[in-house]
Parts: sequence; C-alpha cells; structure tokens
Amino acid sequence: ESGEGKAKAERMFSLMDGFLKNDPISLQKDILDHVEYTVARSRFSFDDFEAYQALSHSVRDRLIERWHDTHAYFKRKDPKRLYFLSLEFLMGRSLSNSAINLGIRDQYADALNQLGFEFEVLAEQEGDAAQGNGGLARFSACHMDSLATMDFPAWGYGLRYQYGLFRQVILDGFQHEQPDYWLNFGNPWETERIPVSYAVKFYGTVEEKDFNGGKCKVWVPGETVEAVAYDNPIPGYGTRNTINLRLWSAKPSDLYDMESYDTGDYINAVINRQKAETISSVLYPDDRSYQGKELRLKQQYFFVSASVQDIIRRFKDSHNDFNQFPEKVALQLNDTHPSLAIPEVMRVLVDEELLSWKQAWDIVCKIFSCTTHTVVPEGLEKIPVDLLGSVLPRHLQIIFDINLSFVEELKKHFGLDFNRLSRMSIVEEGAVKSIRMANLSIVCCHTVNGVSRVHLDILKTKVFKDFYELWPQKFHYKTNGVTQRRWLVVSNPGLCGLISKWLGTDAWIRDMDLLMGLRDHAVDAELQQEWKMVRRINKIRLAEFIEAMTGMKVSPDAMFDVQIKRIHEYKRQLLNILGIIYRYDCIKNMKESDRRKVVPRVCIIGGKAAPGYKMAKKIIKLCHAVGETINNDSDIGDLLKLVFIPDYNVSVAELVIPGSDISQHISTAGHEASGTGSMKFLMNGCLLLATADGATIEIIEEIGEDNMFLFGAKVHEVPKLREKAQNHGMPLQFARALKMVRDGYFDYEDYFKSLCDSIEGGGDFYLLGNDFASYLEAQQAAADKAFVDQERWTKMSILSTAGSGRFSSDRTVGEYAHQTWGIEPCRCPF
Ligand code: GL4
Repeated sequence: ESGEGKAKAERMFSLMDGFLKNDPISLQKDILDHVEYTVARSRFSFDDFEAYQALSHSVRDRLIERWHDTHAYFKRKDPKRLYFLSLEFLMGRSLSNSAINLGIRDQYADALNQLGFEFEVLAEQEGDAAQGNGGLARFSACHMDSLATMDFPAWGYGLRYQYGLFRQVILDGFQHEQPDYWLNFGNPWETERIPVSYAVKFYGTVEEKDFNGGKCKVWVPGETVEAVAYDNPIPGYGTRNTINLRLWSAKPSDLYDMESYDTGDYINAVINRQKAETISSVLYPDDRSYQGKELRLKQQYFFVSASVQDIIRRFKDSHNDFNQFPEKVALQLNDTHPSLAIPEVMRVLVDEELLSWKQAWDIVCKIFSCTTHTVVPEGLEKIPVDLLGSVLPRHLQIIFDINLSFVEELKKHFGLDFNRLSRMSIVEEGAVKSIRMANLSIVCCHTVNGVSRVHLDILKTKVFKDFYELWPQKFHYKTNGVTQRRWLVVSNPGLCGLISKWLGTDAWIRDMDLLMGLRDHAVDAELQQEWKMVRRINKIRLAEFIEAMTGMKVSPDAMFDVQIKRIHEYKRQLLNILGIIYRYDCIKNMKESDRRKVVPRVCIIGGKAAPGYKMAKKIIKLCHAVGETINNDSDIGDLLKLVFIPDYNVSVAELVIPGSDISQHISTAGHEASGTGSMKFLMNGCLLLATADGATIEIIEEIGEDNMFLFGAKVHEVPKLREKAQNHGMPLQFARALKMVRDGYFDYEDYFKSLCDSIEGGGDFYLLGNDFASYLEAQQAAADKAFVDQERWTKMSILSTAGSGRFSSDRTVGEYAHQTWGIEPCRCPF
C-alpha cells in the first residue's frame, strides 16, 4: 500500500496492544470486562450462565484474532480453496472444543478458579447446536475440525436454522417433539455479517433477450429473499489456522414486491415480507427420506445460491479469468442436498458472466465432487418437475439441457438401450415426472465418494451400477472418520491424559496413528490398572447422569451396554430389546444359585425417531414398556436394568460414550453406509458388539475379530436369507420373546401389534429372526464371559483404542484433499 492507506494502517497498528494475552490475570480481566460490557452485568454479581457468556465471548475474541490472520494469509497466498456445502452441521457445544483447540483450556480453568468458578460447570451451561440430524451432519462437523487442524484453506457453507433438531420429550414412554429454539439464549459463537448478504431469487419466468447478435436468457424472479451471512470460527488444534463456517439466514429483501405497498394493505404487506424468514426457520427432522416439499427445495436453493454468489465474488476479487476458476475452487457437495449448486453455477456463468455453455460446462465438470451417504434407493432425492419449474424455472431448463447432452452421450456409448436410458436419465418419467438429484450429481461431479469400502461396493453393484459401468473412474470411497479432538480430548480427559502418559507424547492428538504404540502396553498390569480406574470414573459419571435424567439408580459394577443412535428399523434397536426380553425371561426362570452367576447389566438405549416414522416411535415405546416391567421386578433386582436416555444429542454422546463397556452397532448387513458412532466408542476403549456392516468391516481389520463381538449374516448372504425368512419359521427363543410382546406381557398389545407383524407377517425384512441366535451367543458367551475376566477385557479395551487411529477424520480429510479436491495445506505463521 502507499501514501494515505499506509499511514492509516500504521496508525491502526500503533493503537493495537499486541495479541490478546493468555496469562491468568489477563484472562480474568477479560472475562470480567465481558461480564460488565458484553453481558451488561455487574462484575460483583453474576451467575454461572452469565459467567459462561462472558467466558465464551473471551474465547471468541481469541478465535476472531486468529480467524482474521488466517483469512488475511489465505488472501495473500491465494491457494486453491475447498468449499464444503452441507445442509446440516451437527456442531454440539463449542466452548470446551474451542478452548482446547486454542490450547488455552487449562489457563482458563485456572483463571476461573481464582474467580470462584469452574470451567466444567460453566461449559455445561451451553446448549447444543443441533443444526442437523445424525451421522451425515456430524460428518460435516468432524470434517470442519479436521480441515482446520490440518491447515487446509477451506470454508464450510450451510443454513442457519432458527429451530434445530427437535427436542425429544418422553411422556408415559411415548416420544413427543418440542421445538428447539436454540437461539433464545443467544449464540456467542457466531458473528452476524450484515454487509455480507445476497439476493436469492425464486419463481417468476425466463425471458429471452437479444444479446450481442444472439439470444440470452433472463430470469425475471417473482420473489427475492435476502441471505445474510453468520460466521462461525472453527479453530484448528495445534495451529493458528481458524477457518470459517458461514451459515445463511433468510431476511426479507428490500427489493421485495414494492407493489403491495400501494394497495393500502400495509399491515399485510409487512406480514408477507416476514414470510421470507421461514426459509431458514426449521430443520427437516427426517433423515434419509425426502418428499419433494416446496420449503425444502427453497432451503436447498437458498443456501446454495448465496454460497455460490459468495464464492464467485471472492474469486473475482483477485481474478478476472474464469478459466482459472478450477485452479482456485473445489466444491464439495455433502450428499445430494446441495446439488442445485450445479445448475446454479451454470446459470451464473452463462446468464450473468456471459460465458459460452461449453466454457461453463468445462468449468463445472472440473470443480464439483460429492459424497453419497446412502445405501437404499429410497433414500435418493427426487424433485417433481412441476415444483422445480415453478420455484426455479431457469434451473429446470438448465437441467434439461444437461440431460439432453447426457442422453446423447449415453446413446453413443450404449446404443438405443431404452431401459438403461430411462434408468440413467436425470429426468424420471412416470406418474410424477421428477428430477433425480443423485443422477444429476453423478453426471456433473468428477468424483463420487462412498463412505466405506463396502458402501462403494454396494454403489457399484446395485445403486449406481449403470453409472459405474459408464464411468468406473468416477467412483471412489473414503472411509469415514471422526475427530479425536471432540471425541476423546474434550469428552474423555482422563483417558486422554493416560494415553499421552504411556505414549510419552500428546502428538497423537494431531496424528492418531501414534495410538498404535499402546499395543506394546496392552497387558502391562500398571496400565491396565490405570485404564480400569479411568473407565470406572467415567462410568460413575454416567451413572450419576442416568440418575439425574431418569431417577434410576444403576451400579457402576454392572456392565454398561449401550446403543445410542437414530431409531431405525434397519439399525435394529428391536433386536436389542428382544434380546433384553430374552435375558429377562432367562433370569426370571433361573434357580437362585444360577442367578448368582449372572453378569449384572445395565442396558442403555437412546435416540430420536423422525416425527412421522411410526415404527420407530413404537420401538421407543416398547423400550419403555419393557423397562417398566424389568426395572420393577424384584426377582431381577440389579441383574438387569433397561434405561432409555431421553433427548440424545452430541453432548449426551460425549458423556455416555466414555462410560460404556459395550456398544452395539447391529444393523442388518448392507444397510449402514458407514456408521461413525462405532468409531467414537472404539477410541474410548469401549468394546463393540456388531454386525459386519459399513465401516465395522474395516474396524475388524484394524483391531482383529478377537477384540470385538461379531455376529450375524454377512452382506452377501442377506438376499438369500431374505428369501428363506419368507418361507421358514422363527427360531424358538426368538418366537418366545416376540410372543411376550404380542401377548401383552408389557401391556399395550394393540399398539405393538404392527411392530410384531412387521417381523412375523412382513417376512422379517431386517432378518431379526435369522440373526437372533448368533446375537445371543455374542452377548452371552462372548460378552458376558469376557467381562468376568477383567484382565482380558481391559486388554481388549486398550487394543480397541490402539487400533482406532485409522478412524480419525484427519485421515479421511487427508484422503479427500489429496485424491478428490486437489488442495494443499496453507499454514498461517504464528
Ligand atoms: C448416513 C449413514 O446412514 C451413516 O451410515 C453414515 O455413517 C453417515 C455419514 O456418512 O451418513 N447417511 C444418512 S442419510 N444419515 C447418516 O447418518
């Protein structure tokens, strides 16, 4: 800079005190200043929540400092950037994670102690940011943490929902949904960027205009909504890099429908304007099934359009040749939810930047990649053509044009194979003509990634078989991972300290493969002793939590057997519950002398059911009904307990996982694309009871079959077994457990009838009957027997943690960066 600009910058710099300081006195001063000036309470009188607010603002100041430096550095270096587009980010709480990643958690804890507060207690004041449903949304959150930690120049883009995932309230054993108006208590982690806003258009018509001797299309919208940016800093661990998650919120636009003001109906005009805000109001709570709803479509386009405008604006800030776009930009689509970004980029390049169709198409083919998270064809999104044509008329034309050339290419490749053409076409003919979003993504992305090895196999041989035959080189997989920062460092400080002590370093927090070093100590009596101690403390903490949530007392001496995840038929919570019924029945019919040999167990189940998913809701009720009987049966006492933890979310998981002995991942083989819960349990030294499905297959390879409890049909056996299940009866033990439900042993027999019918009358699609015997065997022979031998158990536990390195999202993100996105680290100097 020169002259005036330089003088100004120098003056600004001279007024700066230097970077914020992290010694205890500075931190205390900082917190108290925030109490006084941000929270507007007196520094002589404030409560835990106000202290939390002040504390998080103080942490946020430090985040902002690094975030400015990171972005200034990115701007200067101008590396290729990754833009990660996702409709869901399940971030959970931020305070502990941010303080730890900044490397100043302990300093804060000391500072707070001197003020008479406890860091842990204040951290509990924070609500969960639940801007997503389940695994797919946690995938986004874990990836952001890894991208920041590994110094990648990346941005996350999503939607800022006013209502996150519903809160689950259980009344009389039934699930009820309550809105999660999470912003009620403020959100100190975000920064509203009023100047960063874009107009997003909907409806209207497409007109042709003369242009440069030819024609061009002009979209005349019927509605315009403003997208305002909310920025959420994402700090990396062990680096100064702090990247940005930019979430869009809908506001009425100033361009909006001025006409209505002239009609005299001022009040209604204002109310109508406000409707714009509904676009970002609520997260759809159904994972995996989408019925072309207008609001959902508007949400998808709204966040995609704002993001694309932002990305192009940033590119144009320092470039004037779109041919360089693919060297500077990679766009990653998290599932098909953001796939409207494809026609949107085409539209902007052709209609607004006036590139030729061919030029624009070449660019599009180089910049997009996607991850698919689904196994079942029903999970694939379709948008009715009529709906798309009304909401986004120009995009429909573009999709048709893309499809036209694609079908031509198909004909060249396969000849006039009409069945194949109709299967592969982006446009589905039929009762409701629709756009297949997965087909659109595959056609336009250079790479399609599955989330585990077996998932890719299923994509290649079933779901996208035709496409695989056409473009084998497009299909890859990157086995999912989770971030050890949140799932070990934040949530299990005890184990974390122990690992670092025995490895002699905490470098594993950035390099999980180092955990393998624990294998050398797996049978060391001293480590075993310490390991058991840490795990026991975590179990006591979990027992206290259970008592606080449910009023039930459970003993930490019992085996804690946990299944926490969304409730789905394919995840087979029902298999778990029928196994519990069987165990209950066995204990009940035992002689007193045999009862003494039973390994006491606390079965813990948690998870939300989509509000419209009847079967899943019945499973929740069944769990409560069975629990009611077992937990109040004096014959059973402490030998068996069944606890349902309500309102399962990220924070609950952080508490439950470290305190579990066994966790269940028991989906019917071939149904769980990956599964990531298992990885979190694995890291925390909890043993897995699992089917060979999704990423579990790869976990087996890392830790060995001997260190977990495997059971059930294999992926390739499932189709045959299904046919068999249609024609054969149920195994006896299974029929008996099911009959108890049917006959009203747990009451509500009418309500549970359809649940029983789904197995007996419906051909047992998920093979509960088939897998029951081997499930019981894994539970009894393996798990119960192993638990009695604590030395062996602890060894298995240590080896689980030791073998979990591969399931760090750092590994996953590294593979994406290298193989799919073509980006390099860009590390901001300290
Ligand atoms: C999911 C898969 O069901 C799950 O197996 C996978 O681990 C996760 C992340 O890749 O994505 N797909 C959808 S939809 N929801 C999921 O959790």
